[in-house]
Amino acid sequence: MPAAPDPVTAFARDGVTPLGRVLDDAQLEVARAAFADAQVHGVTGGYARIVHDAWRRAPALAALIPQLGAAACAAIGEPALVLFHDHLLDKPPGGDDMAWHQDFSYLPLDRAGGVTLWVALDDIDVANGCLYYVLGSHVHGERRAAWGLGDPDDPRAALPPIDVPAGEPGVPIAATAGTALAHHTLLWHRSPRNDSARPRRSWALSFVVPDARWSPRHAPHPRSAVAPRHDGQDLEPDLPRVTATIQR
Ligand SMILES: O=C(O)CCC(=O)C(=O)O
Repeated sequence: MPAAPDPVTAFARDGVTPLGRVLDDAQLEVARAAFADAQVHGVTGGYARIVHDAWRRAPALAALIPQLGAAACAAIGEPALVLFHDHLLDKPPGGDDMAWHQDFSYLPLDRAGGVTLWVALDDIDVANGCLYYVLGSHVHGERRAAWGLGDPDDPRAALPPIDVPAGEPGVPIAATAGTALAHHTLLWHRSPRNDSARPRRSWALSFVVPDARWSPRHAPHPRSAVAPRHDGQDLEPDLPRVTATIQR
């Protein structure tokens, strides 16, 4: 899908905006090579093989963050954001569908401000499991987490469910390699399994507003490698800070 002429308006209305190319050909090759090298850190689930905190493991990916962050800022009209976490997703042919969900359900933060920048590292379309959205659903606020609710006291369990009407597939948004989609952390989205023989690699980066604070009670920790945090704690100083204008 082509980039929206006015991404900020499209983001506010639909909760998602296609950004066009965010990595040029050379950067795409660098990202793919780093993706391959980082697989030793991955965990394999039914849905995908996932590498958490890829930027910490791959300097070549970390080097791309200022420019990706500038694209994220421009997409949502924020002057500055913080990369809270990122992950690489490898969905080989077959596997499970990823159900409707909101990314905020899985962020241990006190507010939903920010954006997921989802970067396609392959051409990703309906056949190999592109993202499907309920456009505009970000305005409905936080809903019940789609999975991972073990504790009956989990505050996310009391929320109303994501009630996509039965049979409603959502709007598929295909993305060619090196392009990105910016979606709101409350937008309802899903991605079906890869039904093709083609690779399907993506890099999802959670950029959050700089005044967000830790709220471990809100959601389980998305990362495996950091010590427990407490409510109200500042975002760690070593997380990448990005701005709409790239600082050199
Ligand atoms: O399928 C993908 O690449 C991204 C899936 C997704 O929605 C997520 O990681 O939250």
